[in-house]
Amino acid sequence: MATVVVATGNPGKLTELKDYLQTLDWTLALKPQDLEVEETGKTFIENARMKASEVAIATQNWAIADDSGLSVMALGGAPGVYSARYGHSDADRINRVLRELGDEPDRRAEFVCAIALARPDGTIALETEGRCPGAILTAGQGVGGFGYDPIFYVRSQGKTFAEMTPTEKEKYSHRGIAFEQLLPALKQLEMDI
Ligand code: ITT
Repeated sequence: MATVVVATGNPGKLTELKDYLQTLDWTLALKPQDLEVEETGKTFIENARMKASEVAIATQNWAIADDSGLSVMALGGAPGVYSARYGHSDADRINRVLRELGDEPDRRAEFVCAIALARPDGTIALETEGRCPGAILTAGQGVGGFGYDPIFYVRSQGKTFAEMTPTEKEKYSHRGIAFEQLLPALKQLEMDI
């Protein structure tokens, strides 16, 4: 059974990634804590590739990485790839988005999640991107999830990501959509190696 290192230092993401990956026959390992990958890419997919490749090479194992973030239309796509660096805490980051958006009537936004799987030599075996459209509320609602979840409202469900159960978020979120696309190929790969 092959080992795949889950290349993230974000505990919220880690919980979700483990949920998606546990249906597979891979042995999951955590990224060494002191291994930091600088995210210099201009796109989510570039950063996901970078994280997966560097962690795979450093650990000599398969590695899977997620680069994700929130893109707000009226803010020209910000915070985008800077989502994790938009403030010092989740509360700071949420407040900054709300402050910058002010009373702007156009609240459209989307969450994007790029996933890349690298082989032990750092080459990319699989990659994909999932998107979830939504709207930014004027104040947070709900206590589930992580990051920007309380202010991200999904119209088709009538609730924010933070008000969804983990199963609901798994179904509708950018990460859930990315994994739905990736799982058949991951299953195939698992049988081939
Ligand atoms: P790793 O790079 O170690 O995986 P990170 O937190 O730095 O962790 P990113 O660079 O991909 O990860 O930043 C993504 C940020 O976008 C994350 O810190 C959250 O603030 C936000 N984000 C991503 N997915 C989210 C989700 O499902 N719900 C809420 N916020 C999310």
